[in-house]
Amino acid sequence: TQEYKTYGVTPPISVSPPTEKELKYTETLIETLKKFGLFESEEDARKREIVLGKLNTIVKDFVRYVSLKHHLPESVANEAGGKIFTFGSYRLGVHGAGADIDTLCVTPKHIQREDFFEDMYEALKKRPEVTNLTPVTDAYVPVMKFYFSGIPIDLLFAQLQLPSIPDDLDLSNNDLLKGIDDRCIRSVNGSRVTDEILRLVPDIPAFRSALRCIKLWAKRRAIYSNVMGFLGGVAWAMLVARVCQLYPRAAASAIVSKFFLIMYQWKWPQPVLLKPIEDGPLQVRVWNPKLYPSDKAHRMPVITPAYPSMCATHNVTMSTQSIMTQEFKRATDIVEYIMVGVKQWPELFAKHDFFQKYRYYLQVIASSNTEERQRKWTGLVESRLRQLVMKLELVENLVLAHPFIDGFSRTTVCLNDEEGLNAAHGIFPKREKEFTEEEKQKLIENNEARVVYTTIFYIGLQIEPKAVGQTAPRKLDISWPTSEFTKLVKSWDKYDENSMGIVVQYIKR
Ligand code: 3AT
Ligand code: MN
Ligand code: MN
Repeated sequence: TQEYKTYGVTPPISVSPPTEKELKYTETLIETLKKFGLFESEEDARKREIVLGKLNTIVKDFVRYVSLKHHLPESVANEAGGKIFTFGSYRLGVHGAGADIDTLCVTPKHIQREDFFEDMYEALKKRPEVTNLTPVTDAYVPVMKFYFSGIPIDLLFAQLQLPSIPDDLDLSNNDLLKGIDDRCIRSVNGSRVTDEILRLVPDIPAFRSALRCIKLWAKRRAIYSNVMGFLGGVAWAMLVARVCQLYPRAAASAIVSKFFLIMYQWKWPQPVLLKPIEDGPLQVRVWNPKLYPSDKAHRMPVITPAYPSMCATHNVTMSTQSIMTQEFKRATDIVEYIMVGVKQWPELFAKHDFFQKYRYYLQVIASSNTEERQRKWTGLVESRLRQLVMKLELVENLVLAHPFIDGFSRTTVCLNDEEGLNAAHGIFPKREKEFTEEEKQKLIENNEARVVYTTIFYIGLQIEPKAVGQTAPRKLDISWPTSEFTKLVKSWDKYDENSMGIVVQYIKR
């Protein structure tokens, strides 16, 4: 018998090679994924490589330029190096046609974050290929967003405590994290986690196909969103990677079918780990439910494999866990039929029925008067929506509160205060004909109209069924959760009551 390397924290469940049938269903799966437009053309793939090559050169030029600006000798400046790394879906090899490239710019210790947002910004701005250049300096993970030859790029920054960055630098060494600030650690971590996932998976092509399938499924079923309390891209990748470890020789179709069953039966809150949690050289918190009560509260912990390990699923609530479990069950049943030829893959990817599923919904409407303000205000409201969900979960007779993953945005031309107020409550003026851009500008200039920006989020409410013999409908009292939520979002330090609105209301399907 052959010996197999153990990937992960337990031995594999099966090391059998794929059967004929599993290979056949892997082929039909990939055909289906292609029909859903999940693969880019070879030409587009080459274009991405060219763009990355150019970005790498821009980074090196930037490092050299700043080195000289800081009066370092020319010889040192020439040797300072600089390198880009990729992470996210592109690095994993599971990106779709229009996806961004998540990129990290690594520089030596004498380059500062300010240099990045000034000189790198200027260098990019000068390039004819670059459009929509947007620096986001005050985020948890600061980032420069732009398009390069039409490809969306997220560029992060990390300065290491090294005098130069050689081309063969490997970010896996934990000691590289010593002495760098938290934002740099977070920036480097995206890349370290993706690299580690790829290292911990036995068969990368099978992993990629299975992950593409799971990502498509999660998006179609509306359970792909970290902010809303479901799972994001990294968490889905780690779950698929774990199943790959358990079936190191399986074909993608078999991994997908095992995936749903294993996840449905998983004994949460037992964590999903790709390797034992490591200790390291920093004074930072590593996920540990025995030590930290907040970690113990994680319902479906999925732990990142790179030091310092963190939980990628800390947003999951009782409701979102229950919804994902139902989806694992549904998928388990469908794939069982697919694997015996009774059903076809497209059925697995059938669109969610969120807007038909419940009788009652909550509508959360964020509104304001400028595009820029609306983006920030909506971001804040979205990031607090889970707090509302968790408070709703405590309401008597409410079984679960199901947040939809996307908000719905619109801009409305309002001709008077009444129309403005109505729009902020989700009631939009009905007009024979929408205003043209020109008419709109004229109305605004003459003070005859203003624009109201609204974004509506929906939460489906599943109510306890009536007891036997009971005739009166169940009563729901949601006044406490909604008033607490409104108070919470209004306590934001940038909240302005004159220009921002928040409305939470009950609606029937
Ligand atoms: P796409 O194919 O781009 O849709 P992806 O997995 O690449 O899928 P993103 O580009 O959104 O997803 O994110 C890539 C990584 O960047 C995932 C995570 O490590 C990090 N990341 C994304 N959004 C945030 C955020 N708001 N805060 C911190 N890290 C983030
Ligand atoms: Mn991405
Ligand atoms: Mn991104």
